Amino acid sequence: MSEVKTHYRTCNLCEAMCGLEIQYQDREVLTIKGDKQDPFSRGHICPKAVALKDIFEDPDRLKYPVKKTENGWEEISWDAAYGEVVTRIQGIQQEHGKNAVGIYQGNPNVHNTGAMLFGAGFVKSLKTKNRFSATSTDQLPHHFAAYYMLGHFFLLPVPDIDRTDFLLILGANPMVSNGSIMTAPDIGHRLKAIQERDGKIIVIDPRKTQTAKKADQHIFVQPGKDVFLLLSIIQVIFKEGLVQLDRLGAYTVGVATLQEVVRPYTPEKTASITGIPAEITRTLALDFAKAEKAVCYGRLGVSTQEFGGLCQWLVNALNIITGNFDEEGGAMFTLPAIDNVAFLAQKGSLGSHGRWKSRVSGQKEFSGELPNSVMAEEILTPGEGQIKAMVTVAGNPILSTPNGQQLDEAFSKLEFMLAIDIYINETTRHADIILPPTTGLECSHYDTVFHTLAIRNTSKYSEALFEKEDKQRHTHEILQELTSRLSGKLNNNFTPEMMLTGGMQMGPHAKDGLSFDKVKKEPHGIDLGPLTSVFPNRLFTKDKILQLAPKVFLEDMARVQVIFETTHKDDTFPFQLIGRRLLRSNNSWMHNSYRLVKGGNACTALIHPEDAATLGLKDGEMVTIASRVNSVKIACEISDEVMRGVVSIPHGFGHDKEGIRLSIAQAHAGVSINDLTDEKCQDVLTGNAVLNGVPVGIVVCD
Ligand SMILES: Nc1nc2c(c(=O)[nH]1)N[C@H]1C(S)=C(S)[C@@H](COP(=O)(O)OP(=O)(O)OC[C@H]3O[C@@H](n4cnc5c(=O)[nH]c(N)nc54)[C@H](O)[C@@H]3O)O[C@H]1N2
Ligand SMILES: Nc1nc2c(c(=O)[nH]1)N[C@H]1C(S)=C(S)[C@@H](COP(=O)(O)OP(=O)(O)OC[C@H]3O[C@@H](n4cnc5c(=O)[nH]c(N)nc54)[C@H](O)[C@@H]3O)O[C@H]1N2
Ligand code: SF4
Ligand SMILES: [Mo]
Repeated sequence: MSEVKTHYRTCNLCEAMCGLEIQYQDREVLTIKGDKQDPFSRGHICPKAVALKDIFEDPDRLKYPVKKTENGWEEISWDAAYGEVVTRIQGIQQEHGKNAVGIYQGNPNVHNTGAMLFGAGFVKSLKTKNRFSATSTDQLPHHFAAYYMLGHFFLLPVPDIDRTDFLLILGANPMVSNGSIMTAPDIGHRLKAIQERDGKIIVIDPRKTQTAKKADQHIFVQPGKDVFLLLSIIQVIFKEGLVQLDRLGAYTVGVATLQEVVRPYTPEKTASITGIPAEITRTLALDFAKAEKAVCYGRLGVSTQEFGGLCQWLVNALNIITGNFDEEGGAMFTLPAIDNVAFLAQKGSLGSHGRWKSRVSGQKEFSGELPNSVMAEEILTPGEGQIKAMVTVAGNPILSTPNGQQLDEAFSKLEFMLAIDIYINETTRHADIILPPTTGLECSHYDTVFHTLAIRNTSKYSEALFEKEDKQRHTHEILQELTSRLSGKLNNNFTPEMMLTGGMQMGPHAKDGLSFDKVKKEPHGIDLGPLTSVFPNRLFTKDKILQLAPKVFLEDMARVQVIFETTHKDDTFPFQLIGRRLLRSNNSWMHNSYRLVKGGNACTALIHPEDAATLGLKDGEMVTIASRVNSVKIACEISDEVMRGVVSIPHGFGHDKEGIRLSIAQAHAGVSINDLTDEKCQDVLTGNAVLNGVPVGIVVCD
């Protein structure tokens, strides 16, 4: 046995980028703790970080290629696997056209350096228009608003929470999620610091979440109705003459148009729709506008709902008209060492909308991708251009996208499927070949995405803790080999490190002496300072004009108008279903760590006590919850955390399917909320999935 050693790295499981201090001996992890010397995360970690050890050791995890045969899964060589994948994909494309192969890229791609640097080349080599990703079940409306308002789909505003006096949160629960499109490790202390400097935190959420409990005020809102609240807040600010664009005034257009749009939406008129009394909305608007530094931050709960696009537009608009955009303490933009916003712009990839449409229901592409909601129909509907083969890369859409059962059926009908994944799970069980890359502690890591979405400019590189086994392959190796074989081009065998070196040389901090070599020498990471104002230089619109009221949003207001003018009650599905993130889950794929799932069934339906009384329901009893597409049986948890009429179920469960290899997760199966969510329910404007505010009915099981 050799001596005990210490390794420092970034946790790549979620967006927080926490620094880890890992004690290890030979190939065994002894402890995983927070790295107190990481200037950004300051020693903070959550329970998931320790599970990196479990993933590394998990006997269920795949390490070498497997092929489905009559006798079950059989290990095959990398060369044979690559050969067969390319033959099958090319065969299907020759017979049925390029679009007969579809691709879905899941969430862990954005947490993986190899996937981020080499994924685009691989997708391109498939030459298909049927591209999907977790984006359209998540943050698509943020990209949509950025594209139309700022001219670049990846120029996403980040709330400057370390310097704000007033944080208004809609539909986010950072105390559990650890922040999203807001990389802010140690979020608990950062939120507390706002209050310690006499600032305020207000949370708008249909559930009194862990974040709402820490806030100065929590306001319940009817699921899916935030758009009315935002319109009213802005209406009050205009009415009271509190609009103040400051520096932005010189290059912002659309102020008068916005004023016209919001005019009818007084707090009095929207109160019955949002469930928020007019005085509360009015006070909120006045306090926000009068605060020295304020920021409105709307995340998953307002993105994955019926008016996701409009909500993200109005969140930006609110920050803009109060002088809190691109200003200290407001919504700001990073200047990262690897500037992927600038790289995309150089390539002309500022985003796109409607360049093509989906074959069956005519949904528009956004930045090269179609909405996930059409994936099943594109596979199931015969005709020219039908998807016959799918490639999934680090994705589990059968558990993570609406109407999972329909997608499950669709995947079972494919002629061929390749999964680049580390587990045989609900989705990858349909694959013919699975290519498993190295993961977690076996990989070097640089967060190309989350340094771009962080609340400070920071840079950090982590070496792999453990050398991979000879027979394993890294993500970048797999992607480059497949790209080369599919496109017939030479494999350059680039490494992520070569790309990072070049990327940093071209980045905005090179002039100050920052280089990849320098970053490599600082295992705790480098702090490059607080965010700075970047406009108008970093605007990508024509003439660098900030568009406050783009036409697409104005047109979509017609849908809002309909609800504003009519009252609608659904007797079949009187409840509204919303999601719930759990501290010990990471979407669908970390339930195979015993330390994360022990401690009882977490997959329950939260129901308000008065609703429970009306239904004659006791705590822990089983209920059947039904939506248009399906029904599930689940134990209820009576709780006044949720509003009346709202039911909350966590996502990522439902590990009871045949043929998966996740022994611990299978013993804690739960049900999938996405067997209830409806692929036909979507934000019509952006195509994003509606995961919150899905109409359901509840009956007590016999
Ligand atoms: N109802 C409801 N549904 C939701 C949500 C919700 O709030 N409510 N949230 C949505 C959101 S925000 C997201 S991002 C999506 C996520 O949706 P997906 O990305 O489809 O699902 P994940 O559960 O993240 O699945 C990750 C997959 O990657 C594999 N994997 C893990 N690590 C690696 C790796 O290093 N390399 C490779 N190649 N594979 C790896 C896992 O085995 C798993 O198959 O779910 C969405 N679905
Ligand atoms: N522990 C843990 N951390 C995670 C993940 C995980 O699965 N587990 N997933 C990661 C991923 S992929 C992402 S994208 C981020 C997401 O991070 P967050 O954006 O913080 O997402 P959630 O925690 O799902 O919080 C969404 C909130 O919206 C509320 N909500 C639902 N409907 C509505 C509505 O109509 N209006 C309003 N105002 N609120 C509503 C919900 O009650 C919930 O509290 O988390 C990341 N971090
Ligand atoms: S908060 Fe996120 S990055 Fe930090 S330790 Fe937990 S999973 Fe890892
Ligand atoms: Mo996500």
